[in-house]
Amino acid sequence: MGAYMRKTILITGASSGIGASCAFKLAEKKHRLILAARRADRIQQLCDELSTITDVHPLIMDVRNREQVFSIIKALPAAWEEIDVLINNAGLAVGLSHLHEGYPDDWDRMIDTNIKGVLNVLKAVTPGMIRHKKGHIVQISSIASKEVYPNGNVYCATKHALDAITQGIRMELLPYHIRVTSIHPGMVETEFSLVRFKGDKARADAVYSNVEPLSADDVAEVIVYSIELPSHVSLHEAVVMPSAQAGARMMRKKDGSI
Ligand code: NDP
Ligand code: 8X3
Repeated sequence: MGAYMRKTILITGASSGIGASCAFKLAEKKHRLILAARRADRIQQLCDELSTITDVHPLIMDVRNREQVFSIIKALPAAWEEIDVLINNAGLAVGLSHLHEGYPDDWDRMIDTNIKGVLNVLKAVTPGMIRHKKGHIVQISSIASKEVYPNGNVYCATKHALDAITQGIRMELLPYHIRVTSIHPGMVETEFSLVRFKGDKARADAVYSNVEPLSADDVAEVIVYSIELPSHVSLHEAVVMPSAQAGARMMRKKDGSI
């Protein structure tokens, strides 16, 4: 058996939810982690905690800020510049309403983060992988890339677009031995709903109150599995749902009702 390969892994959106869970699980496996998000205090706290187990490097960046993303990733110290795995996870939904009642500023935030932000990070990181002729990109998509639901309009559109980007880069990066995985979670209890409802905690809590959603750890488990597969095996995509969920808007409640 070959020596265990410690990988250098960049996780966007590492300050909470699925990204933070990936950080904990990958740190346990001794991978070297570049942890990125906007909230510097959260990232610093995570780095302090994980630095007792593995090597970590903080990156404070807004994925929407193209120049910042390019310059920060270009300026990574030599020991961190060869990125083996990118987990493109930063993303959000803002608002839940009919399109004609929605706010264009909310649409911009979702499009700028979930599509253009992902593109910015891909453009910054992929050339290094191409140079080294190896790499793995894990795109965190959603069941919203497979289905649309009323009031999900622009969020669903961003995740559908992400899916097209993922399929395209999988073909483009094939000659360079770069694997591309897409993970499509259903309902996961994170800060996602708090962000979607703009800080309305009661409304966010209500989403998860009478159901059994996935935890961020459940999703991270599948992401880690995809990363740890032998290099000749690629998990192209995985739809990861709570057992109590049959579709984007079809949940079995704790009382048995659908
Ligand atoms: P969280 O809100 O808990 O985490 C979102 C993360 O994205 C945070 O770390 C946040 O960090 C980061 N982020 C948001 N905007 C930006 C930005 N402009 N620049 C940099 N980082 C940003 O939600 P989840 O963990 O649930 O979400 C992670 C991914 O999973 C998203 O892409 C989401 O669409 C997807 N998803 C979530 C599901 C769910 O039900 N929760 C289901 C399916 C998919 P910070 O604010 O510090 O910048
Ligand atoms: C988040 C899950 O169903 O709210 O991507 O779109 S959903």
